[in-house]
Amino acid sequence: MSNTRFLSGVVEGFYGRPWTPAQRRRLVIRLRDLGLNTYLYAPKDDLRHRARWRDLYDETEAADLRAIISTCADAGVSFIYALAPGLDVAFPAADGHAALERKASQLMTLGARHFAVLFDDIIPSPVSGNLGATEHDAAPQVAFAHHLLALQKRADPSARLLFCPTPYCGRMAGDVITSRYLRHLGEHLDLAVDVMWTGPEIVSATITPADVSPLTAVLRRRPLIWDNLFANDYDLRRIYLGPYAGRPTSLRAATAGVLLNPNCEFEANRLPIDTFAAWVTRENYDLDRAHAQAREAWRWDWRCLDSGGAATPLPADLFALLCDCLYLPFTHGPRAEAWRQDIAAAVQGDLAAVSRARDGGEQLATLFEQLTRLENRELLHTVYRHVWELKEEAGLLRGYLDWRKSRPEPATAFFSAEHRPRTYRGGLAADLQRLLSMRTDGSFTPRALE
Ligand code: GDL
Repeated sequence: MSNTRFLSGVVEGFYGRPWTPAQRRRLVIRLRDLGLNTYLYAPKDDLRHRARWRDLYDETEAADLRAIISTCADAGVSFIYALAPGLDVAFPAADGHAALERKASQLMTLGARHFAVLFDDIIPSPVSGNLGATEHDAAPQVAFAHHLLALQKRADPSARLLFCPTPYCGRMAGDVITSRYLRHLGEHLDLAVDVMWTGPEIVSATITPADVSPLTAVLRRRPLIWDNLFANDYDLRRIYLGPYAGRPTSLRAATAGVLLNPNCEFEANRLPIDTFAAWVTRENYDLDRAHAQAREAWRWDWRCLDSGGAATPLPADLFALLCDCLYLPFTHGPRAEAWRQDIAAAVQGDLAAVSRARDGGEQLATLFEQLTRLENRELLHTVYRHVWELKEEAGLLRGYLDWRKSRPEPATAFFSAEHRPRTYRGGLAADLQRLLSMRTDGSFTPRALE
């Protein structure tokens, strides 16, 4: 793999249940079909990737890895194996380097050539967000990476090494120009090594060439973007079926590549990956068009069974509503946003908005009902609880609007028979969330006592 090749593909880099061998195989075939070139293996909860990085894989695990490495080779997709030794404070010691040799050697025997070393999420984030990491943190990491690079080059001079720094986004680094940690990487890390970066934030709403340009100067190389736009491991109440957005195509030339770290739920990643591939490969990327095209292709997998057993795809408008409701971290899709605004206006007393708000709620109820008849149960269960939650809220709002329409006595309160205290919006996490309210600017304030 040449070092100038723009890397594009997927990093399986989230917390939570790793994908299965069969899912990884499907992923690699899809990457090939879409013209993407990289699969980075970095599941945080593969014990032997991070928590017990020194351990070798057992026979079954090794066989699975060998198989996916060979699938990648056949598909022309680069397989990159990532090690995350940073939780082990002794990784820089001689026995840490010896463990690295054993581990790399096992992976190389299984066919791996390209590697990554990840030092993300090893220091708890202070309230300021700036990790304050220095050259003292960077130096042992660089030495570890160089040791691995030397082992790799011995086996294959064209092998590529990626490096994820401890401050891996703008917020964690503070001012990148004056970051002693990043300066150390720029000055000492072999220029053949790609340095990963998630943008201004861990989950960045936008990433532009202007964002990465000071970093490029400090690192003396263009960063490789680890893109968490669609990652949902940090809040499993979310799932993202929206289009790749917030990154101008000019970012391609400003970086060494982009790897998507997507939804934990494998099945949810079709639209993220398809639209990302359009972004990578097309001159003019239009996210709405790319999303519509990807939806239309995927809709045929969403067949609903009628009572006679015949299967028909979910109607396009309902499918679009589903994808717009479960869209992106920072925005709702157009249909969902229009509906939300109608509801907001309706609960404020705008009568004209009431019927539109009700129509939207009814469409959602129809969507839910049709989804329960999906032939592909895996797809159903991928979205089930998310659509359930929306349907509950829609039902509650409809009840409230009907009650308002009935012109209740001023002193009466609205109750919903199906939304009972503690079974609805209940649980310890929900109780704790209510203690501090978050304002739209991100500040927190104690909630007024009832
Ligand atoms: C992170 C982790 C990643 C996780 C993501 C989203 C990087 C480099 N590391 O900080 O494993 O999936 O956030 O929660 O992004």
